[in-house]
Amino acid sequence: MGDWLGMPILASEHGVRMDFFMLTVHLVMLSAFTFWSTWFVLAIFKFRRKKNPTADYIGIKGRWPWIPVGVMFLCDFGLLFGLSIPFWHDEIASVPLNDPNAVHIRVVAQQFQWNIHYPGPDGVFGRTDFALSDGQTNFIGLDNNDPASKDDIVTLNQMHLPVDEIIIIYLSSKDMIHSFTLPEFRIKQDVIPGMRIPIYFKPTMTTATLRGVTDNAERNFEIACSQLCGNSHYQMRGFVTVESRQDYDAWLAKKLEEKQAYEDDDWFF
Ligand SMILES: [Cu+2]
Repeated sequence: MGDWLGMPILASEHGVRMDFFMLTVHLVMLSAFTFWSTWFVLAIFKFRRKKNPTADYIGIKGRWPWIPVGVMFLCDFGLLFGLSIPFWHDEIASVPLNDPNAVHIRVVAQQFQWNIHYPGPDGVFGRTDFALSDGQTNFIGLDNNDPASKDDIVTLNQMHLPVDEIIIIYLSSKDMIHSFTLPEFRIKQDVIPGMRIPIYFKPTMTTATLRGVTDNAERNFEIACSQLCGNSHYQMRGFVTVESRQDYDAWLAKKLEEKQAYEDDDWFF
């Protein structure tokens, strides 16, 4: 259905509902637009000067105008209470924070990049402190003295996700308002400094499938920033790789190995 509106390829579970919602809103708007435009043209003809030489201050007689107004009201009522509020309840207000099988990831936005923080095998995010952030190798200010930090992985603009699993992302910002957007997963959420905002979704398509469907071997799911956040806003572009659980685990293990090798490097001259 999303095809009618030129929506991006759909790659998440809740996106089906989102696309249905978008389509319904557009159909209601289209019928209202058609009705009012037709009425406008008819009114121009019906109330032309030739037929109405003197102004009439009484206006329309009869009750029929209440019918379109009533229909419009019912449509709005239906959209709000039938679709919008239940959708909000299920997707925004019911993040399954305690789901033992969910994958937890932090995303820390900053001008002009997405820092992606994985808790590592222990499942606990290491302590972070803004004062430790150095803008060179430790963007999120991870406290390396915290035992929980030892196995944490932080990547720059590269997010990997296992397919068909619940992903919970905690969004925060180091500087200003950004907007975390994953078009194919139908995710868009403002990232507000001082707040930690959880969102969740379930990706249903791997990057390999996306490449097959689009017949483009270089195609990726992307992270965009949808809030104009400065002169290099356009550079806030990240990439999402959706893969099997096995490949995801292998990627995490490789990243951890790289991190340990990096820490063994001699940084003193
Ligand atoms: Cu931004």
